Amino acid sequence: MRTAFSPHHVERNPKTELSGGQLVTPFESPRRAELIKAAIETARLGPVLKAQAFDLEPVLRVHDAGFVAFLETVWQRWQAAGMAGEAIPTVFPARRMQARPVRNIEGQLGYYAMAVETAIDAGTYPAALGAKDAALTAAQWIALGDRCSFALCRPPGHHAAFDLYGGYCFLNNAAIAAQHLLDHGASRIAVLDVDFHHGNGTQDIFYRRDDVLFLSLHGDPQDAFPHFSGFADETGEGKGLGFTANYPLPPGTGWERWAEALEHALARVVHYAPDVLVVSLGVDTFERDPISFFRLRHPDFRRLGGRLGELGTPTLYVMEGGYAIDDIGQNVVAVLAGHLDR
Ligand code: 7XA
Ligand code: ZN
Repeated sequence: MRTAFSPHHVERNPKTELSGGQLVTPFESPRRAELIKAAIETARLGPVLKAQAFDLEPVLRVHDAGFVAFLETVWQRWQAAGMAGEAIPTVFPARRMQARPVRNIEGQLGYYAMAVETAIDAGTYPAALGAKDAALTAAQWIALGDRCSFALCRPPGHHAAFDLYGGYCFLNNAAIAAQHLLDHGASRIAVLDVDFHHGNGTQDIFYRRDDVLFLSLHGDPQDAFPHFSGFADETGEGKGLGFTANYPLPPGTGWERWAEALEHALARVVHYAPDVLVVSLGVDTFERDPISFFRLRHPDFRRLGGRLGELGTPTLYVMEGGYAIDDIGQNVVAVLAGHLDR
């Protein structure tokens, strides 16, 4: 199994995250990706290769051009406006206000943000471009015949919607890869999101479509970020009706209950018979994750990979969240090794 990785991820290294009413050191750190890379190399799962550089064309297949231009220029414009710290929105187009991308940079931040924890620094855009390169490179390998590949993306992507960033995400790596596969021969893709958090961005991008089946297992939005997306009655719209499935789960969910939801989701995948399965792989479902509330244990990640490998569908794994830094490498390796064992 080949892994695609972009060294540009280190360029995103913000100093602040608004968490619990305090500015803390961000949970989503450069060390995460380095530890995962080292664990894959130690486990000899296959080569970790530098991602090929792609232009913006595949990005613009799923994201708004104004949004991408905003991401490209926000840091320079924030600095030019004389702001001393990292770029963080302070005002939002809330209910009954005008949702317009006004010219002022603070207004634009609020327009394009879905949450405030995610500070933007000088290296955010180059890192986000590198992450999409990793996703596209690993997708290309699948299009060329690999049965399984891993996009070691950082920053993650599944909260990034058509024209929204937040939840540590800027460009939706999994959605960009899924669209790229559709544009290069696939006719049906299933995206299975096993990150602890609902993949609101991926859902948003494909909500009205029937060529992408989106399924997500996650913390119940009544209790978990992103709070306003991921309810069980969100099932798609128009011709996409029935092509989104959400499995919100309560605090304390362990393997047994989680695996039950997984089996429901996998039955949907098997029935859909996709050409490629894209897995939004977050390991923040882990029992010791500092910002989540599921109770998956290390051996459960191997079981998950094994179950996905059993499907026999070409599978692209795309890295999303996971913040239990001492365990992150082993948990990711467990999923991938479990898959390759089948
Ligand atoms: O999958 N998404 C994440 O792992 C990031 C979630 C950000 C949560 C911030 C809550 N204050
Ligand atoms: Zn997550």
